[in-house]
Amino acid sequence: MTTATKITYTSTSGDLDDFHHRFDTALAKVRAAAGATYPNLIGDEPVAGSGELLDDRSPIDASVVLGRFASAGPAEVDLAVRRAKEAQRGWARRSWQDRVGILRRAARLIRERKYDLAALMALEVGKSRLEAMGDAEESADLIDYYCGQVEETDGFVRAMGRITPAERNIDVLRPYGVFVCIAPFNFPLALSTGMSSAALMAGNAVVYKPSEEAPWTGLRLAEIYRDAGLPAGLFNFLTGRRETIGDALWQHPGVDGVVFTGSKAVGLKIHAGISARWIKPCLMELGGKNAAVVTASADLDAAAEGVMRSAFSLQNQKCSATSRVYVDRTVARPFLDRLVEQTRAIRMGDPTERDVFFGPVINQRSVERFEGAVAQARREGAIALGGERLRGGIFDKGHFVAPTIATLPLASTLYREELFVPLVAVGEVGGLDEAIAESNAAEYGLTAGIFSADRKEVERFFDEIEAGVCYANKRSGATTGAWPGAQAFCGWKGSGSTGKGGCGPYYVAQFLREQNRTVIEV
Ligand code: UN1
Repeated sequence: MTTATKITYTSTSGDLDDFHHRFDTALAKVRAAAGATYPNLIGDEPVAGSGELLDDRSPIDASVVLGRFASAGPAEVDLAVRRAKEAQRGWARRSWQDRVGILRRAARLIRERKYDLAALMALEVGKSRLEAMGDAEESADLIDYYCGQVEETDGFVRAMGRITPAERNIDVLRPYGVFVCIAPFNFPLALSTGMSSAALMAGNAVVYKPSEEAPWTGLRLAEIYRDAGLPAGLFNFLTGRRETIGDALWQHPGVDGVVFTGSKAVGLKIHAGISARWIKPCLMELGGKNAAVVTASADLDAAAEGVMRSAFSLQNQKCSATSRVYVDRTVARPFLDRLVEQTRAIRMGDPTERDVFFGPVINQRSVERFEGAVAQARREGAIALGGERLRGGIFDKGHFVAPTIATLPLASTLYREELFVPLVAVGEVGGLDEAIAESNAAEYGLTAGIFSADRKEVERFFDEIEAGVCYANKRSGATTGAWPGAQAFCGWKGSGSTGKGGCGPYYVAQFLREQNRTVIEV
């Protein structure tokens, strides 16, 4: 395999010598650049923050400071919103072809820089090499896919019917203005790029806040847009503590909409709070508690591998991760044995190293959440594998916990609450009906998977499951691995806000509002 092969989240390690060689070179470059101090970027001008600098530490080794980032406060938020507003007017007047041209250049730059970006993400958030490269590749594909949506619709302009012969009617979609874009740590490039590029392509300006855990990757995105020729002021980069600027960002009266990926609790707060004067668009992807269902007819090897991959890639810190399994009682024992066996074989360690699959969780709070969930699992059921913090060598430097499988009674709250730590709950059910009912009992509805050899069962699952991203028999990841243009990523219920997802065909239009134009010919 050469680097011409595109790495996605479903790639498995094979003959990737050239990939690893380039990755090593990039990693050394990123390591050598660590430790610098970075300002905010507002209208392309460096702006110091008002608070104490934020240390960007690697979860692999918490003593490593990758960079120190300015801490923005309300004054910087205000400046960024004003700059964005000024810049947006000119941007909206440019042709959509101009905007698409600049954004396609950004996609090309991401591909050119993908090794540096992947190496940085591996260090900054603890991704394995393949996961990190998947994130970089997805980012470039997201931009291209969204550009296609503008091209196919001729910039979202369409002729309408007439009710009198004298009139000419046109429907156009027009930008809202300034979008605040708040990104999470887990896909620090892909989610930041997906949300912001769609907003920009639609003619909006963006005030962007990366996760506190991944500001350096966020800065790289700002540089990519700048180098692609995006005019100053359209993408403003603000780093800061959630407590200081999280609310100030979306509460600013100059903000016209929010695009957010993160927790349901924060999403609900923004959604409830932002529409004080009128209802503003709120595009949100809010996590999941994704179930995999294993029926009596399932290929149990495929099911175990699919669950293992989706439960433990990126240490379960994906909104799409499988965090609960409902297995038919008649096959529960052999399924569990295979899942334990597959999980035992996982290579754990420093994820920047070749062929390591499983790295650290993002921070100490995640370790504590893991420990709390394990204690609850021990009280309510049993731990079939894992359950402890990893110790010794590299593990003592970062936030490492073991991939954990718990068998639990169906009433446990561990089947309902999103944890974002590597613990998968396995429960026995009497058949497909019970599996679907249990799956749907959670407030979330993002992804779901089934393993079954029976086509009728699969159809019934698709028809009845309350989730936006559904898979059947996906061995490379029971519930994970969505890709732009292949799997729309739409959260139902508590997992989203608009009923249309990123990676899907209706995404860009959501950053636009409709204007109808009727002209009476004189
Ligand atoms: C997320 O975890 O927030 O389908 C979204 C997948 C990834 C998910 C990204 N594209 O597994």
